Amino acid sequence: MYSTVSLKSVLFVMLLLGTAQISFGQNYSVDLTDASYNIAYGKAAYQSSTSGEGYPSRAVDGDTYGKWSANSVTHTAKEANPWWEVDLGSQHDITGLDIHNRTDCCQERFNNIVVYIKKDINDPGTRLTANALTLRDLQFDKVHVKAKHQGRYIRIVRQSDQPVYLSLAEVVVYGERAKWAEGSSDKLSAEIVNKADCSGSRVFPDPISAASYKNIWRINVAGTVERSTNRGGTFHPVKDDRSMTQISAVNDKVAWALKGETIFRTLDGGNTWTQTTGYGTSISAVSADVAWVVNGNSRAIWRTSDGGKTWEQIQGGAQSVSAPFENFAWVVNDGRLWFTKDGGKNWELKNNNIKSVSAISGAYAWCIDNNNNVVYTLDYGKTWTKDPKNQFYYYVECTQGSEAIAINHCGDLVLLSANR
Ligand SMILES: [Ca+2]
Repeated sequence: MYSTVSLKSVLFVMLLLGTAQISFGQNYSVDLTDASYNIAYGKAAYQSSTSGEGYPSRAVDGDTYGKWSANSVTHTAKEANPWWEVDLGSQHDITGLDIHNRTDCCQERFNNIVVYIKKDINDPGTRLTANALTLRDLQFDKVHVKAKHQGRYIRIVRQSDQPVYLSLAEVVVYGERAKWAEGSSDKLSAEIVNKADCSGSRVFPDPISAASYKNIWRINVAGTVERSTNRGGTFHPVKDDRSMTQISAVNDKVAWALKGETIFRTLDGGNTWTQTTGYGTSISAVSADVAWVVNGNSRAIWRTSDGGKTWEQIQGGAQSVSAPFENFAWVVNDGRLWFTKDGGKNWELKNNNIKSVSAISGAYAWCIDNNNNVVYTLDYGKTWTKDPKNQFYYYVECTQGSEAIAINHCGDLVLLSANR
């Protein structure tokens, strides 16, 4: 497994790489299928395409052997910018990775390689290699890339405008599961992304809505609508804030909001709000056209599919709603959590002890229970995991499947990540 690189070649590469820190060599004296050592082992892997049964999982099977015939090397189709990616399953503090090349031929395919560490699936990522790793002519077996980054996904890209292949024998990743804040546990990592002063008693009616991991809308304590595009680190008021009381965002442009029981919608990031014809006490936006609304007094559930011009009453009753899709909705009624996947024709009871719910699909839902603890499901409500630390949270909002943003007893914005 030793690489046969000349000193001259190494110096050449270091010049090319600038600040990128890589090195070659070193054998393993440990078991690469030990997940406490190799955090990528057995994790879900993906790639831009697959050819010749060169599945992405072959780069996380714990076997660094590089000969194609041994069925442990990945292979994409010939395409521009082929990539490979591993999902570590939760946020990790990553300290480095070893990339093992195919060895029976084709080592020149490992050139113009760039490594990214990504916080979430849509994050463009932090580029680890300052310059493209240009290793043509080096005929190496293994390269080590140093890191000091937190993330969940590692993506390896072969940069090329022309169609090319990407093959990897193994990607060994070093690091440990992120231990963020005091409230973190084995089940749940917690990171305070925006600290409040934690003084006095605060009331948060329903103040945040996450359109994505990075894109968060909220109503601040003064009643102003604000937006953040950096995971809640900083917020800026929208132009036309209207002192809304609840907000449900679709993306950075589209959001629906309540002012009292009146429903408004914006299509331009809060520069202008237009009143719709509906009324309610809990709203959940699906798109610019589709939203679900609940009237907590009558328990009536309504849905619009035309941007709020007309509303159709849905069978059932609820006090609050979170609807990820036009026909999918989770609702809370008298402390019970129900789910429909057919527009309200049928409802399934999912939990008996829930105060509020936020969901981005049928599978993933995050809730506040009646003791103000966070509970979540990642499997359609079959099993629930409760925050083992029993932290007090006012509110939780799902940002992507296994992650959510919450408001704790101090009013801090806390990023929660379910560890798997
Ligand atoms: Ca392998």
